[in-house]
Amino acid sequence: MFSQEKYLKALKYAVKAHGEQKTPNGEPYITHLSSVAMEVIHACQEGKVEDKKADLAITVALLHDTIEDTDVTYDDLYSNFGAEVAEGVDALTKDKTLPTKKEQMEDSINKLLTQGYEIQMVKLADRITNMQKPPEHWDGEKIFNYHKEAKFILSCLKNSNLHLSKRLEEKINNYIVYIK
Ligand SMILES: [Mn+2]
Repeated sequence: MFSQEKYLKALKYAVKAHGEQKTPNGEPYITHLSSVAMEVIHACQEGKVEDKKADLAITVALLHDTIEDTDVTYDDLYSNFGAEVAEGVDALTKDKTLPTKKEQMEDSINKLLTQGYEIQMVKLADRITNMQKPPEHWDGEKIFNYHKEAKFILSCLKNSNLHLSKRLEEKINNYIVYIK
């Protein structure tokens, strides 16, 4: 059984950190975070992930965008949630000092490959959640690159969880309809 206490601690922390931030569809940001957490929870059950690792994966899912998109730092996460959570979220964070999106993604994947499967899973869950109808303002090139990037993420992290790999593969196949 997962820890409700840990779930609520991470949920409340993430809600506070993201504040008024919205998803690209204009919904409160927690909509994205709780959707990623839902994918992770289901995958932990399907994959029979042990409770301690599942709690870590779920906590990291709820906090995965804090360093990248809010004022929260690695040190803040370290002092509130410990080293494993801080390291996990850091691995899921793009290094914006790198010049291109491609390099930022590759750097994050390399960091993720040094982490346990329970952390790598969160990246698959994040992309599953994001593989929806592209926003109106995206051009054909951006949509093509997003699809290509999703295939790259799957190829690198597919061993982390069979259920999520299948889910993402389906999403990637369905996304083809948006490529012009
Ligand atoms: Mn995300």
